Amino acid sequence: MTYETILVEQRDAVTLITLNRPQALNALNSDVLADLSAAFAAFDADPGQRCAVLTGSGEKAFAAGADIKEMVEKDAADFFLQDFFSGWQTGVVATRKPWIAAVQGFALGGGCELAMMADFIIAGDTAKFGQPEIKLGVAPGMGGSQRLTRAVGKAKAMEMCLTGRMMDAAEAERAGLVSRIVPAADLLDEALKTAATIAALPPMAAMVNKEMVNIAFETGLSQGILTERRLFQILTATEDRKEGMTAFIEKRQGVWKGR
Ligand code: CO8
Repeated sequence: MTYETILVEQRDAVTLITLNRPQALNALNSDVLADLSAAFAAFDADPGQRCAVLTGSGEKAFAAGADIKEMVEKDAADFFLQDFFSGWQTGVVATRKPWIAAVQGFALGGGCELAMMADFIIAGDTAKFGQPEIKLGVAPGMGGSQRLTRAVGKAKAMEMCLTGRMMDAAEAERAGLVSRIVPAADLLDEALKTAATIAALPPMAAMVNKEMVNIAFETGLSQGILTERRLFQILTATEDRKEGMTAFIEKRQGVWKGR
């Protein structure tokens, strides 16, 4: 499959997806959404692929937002009738296998929102996160007001959305927006290494762990704990569970079937 706006390569069981509009700081337009949706669907469907990394081309930006030039001429009816931005939920968030955002430079507006759709973010030390939509007379539309608030709490999310202030990598780590910071030069290697670690573990268990943590985001504690227990019980039926426990007792590495 060929793509216009992204690059996709497979490195063993890890899919590397690179946003590739450096001339527009990887701004996210409809073509990017279509390409990403197809790439994530292909990744999910390929039993040989177990974890993905999404990054931006160029050192300056992960993505500087939704493409303002694409949106400027649309009117409210266009946005409503096209259910604008809904495709990010179905095309990207719906990915069932784990994926990591490797963020260097600007992750602004839709770029910050896209990074937050990942299962976690590893940041280069040049990363800057922000929701500057208010400066355009709008507000986040791809989940940013919700995911940012859950990630960093009301005070910081409110300040960022109301002022457009950017958060640097160190602040983002302290606030819990990113899992860790690495030197920008090492970002891709570190993200790929982390993805390879995940890819080497039992894949169904990885999908279930992802689903469990996401449920903590969306339900109350009692419902979340019940759902966790049920998912755990389902996972005990897999061949990989038997293999994992047997391999531990036999002091050897597990060999995973993915079921
Ligand atoms: N959309 C389209 N093009 C962009 C975007 C973007 N979000 N960001 C940067 N570009 C383009 C620039 O227009 C420029 O193109 P050209 O060379 O053709 O003029 C090129 O990328 C390089 O950008 P700059 O020259 O601006 O680079 P600087 O280093 O001077 O500045 C910044 C970098 C600070 C990142 C700056 O580009 C910037 O502020 N970008 C916009 C950030 C932003 O506001 N993002 C939020 C976008 S809105 C959104 O994500 C969600 C909902 C919005 C709804 C809007 C309805 C109308």
